[in-house]
Amino acid sequence: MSAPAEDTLIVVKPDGVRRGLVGQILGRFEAKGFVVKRLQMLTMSKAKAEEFYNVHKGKPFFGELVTFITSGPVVGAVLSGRDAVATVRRMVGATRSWEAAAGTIRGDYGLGYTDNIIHASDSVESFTHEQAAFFGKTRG
Ligand code: 3AN
Repeated sequence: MSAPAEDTLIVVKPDGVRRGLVGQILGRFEAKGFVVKRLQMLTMSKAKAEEFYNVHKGKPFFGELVTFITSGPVVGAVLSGRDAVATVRRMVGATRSWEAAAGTIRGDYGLGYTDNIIHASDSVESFTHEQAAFFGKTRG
C-alpha cells in the first residue's frame, strides 16, 4: 500500500551549485524514491531572498544569509513522496555541516554554516510559503 505523497522544497544553495553537486544531490533524492515535480535554476533577487527567509528576519545572521543566497545561481526542486518534509530533512542533516552525520548531504559534502549546501523546508507550512516565494505565481 502506498502512503499519500507529501511535497517539500529543496534549494541547492550557491555553494552547492558552484561545486557541481546538483546532480549528485538530486540523484540521492531520486534514488530514495522521491519524484521531482518542479525544478528551476535562478539567481534570487534580494527581495525574493528576504521573502523566502522571512522567518529569520531580525536574527543576527539574516543579512549574511541573504547576501549568501543571492551570491549565485541556486536550484530549487519540489520533491514528492512519503513523509517528504521529515524524510528529506533527515537526508539533509544538521544545520552546522561539520556536525552533520555521515551519510547526510551536509555530513558528506560540507563544513559550513551559512554555506551549508542545501535548504529544505522544515514543515508543510514552510513548504507552502517557500514554494510561493521561490517560484512566484506562475506554475511551471
Ligand atoms: P536549516 O537550514 O537547517 O533549517 P535554519 O532554518 O535554522 O536551518 O536556518 C536557515 C539557514 O540560516 C541555515 N541553513 C544556515 O545557512 C543559516 N544559519 C542559521 N543559523 C545561523 C547562524 N547562527 N550563523 C550563520 N548562519 C546561520
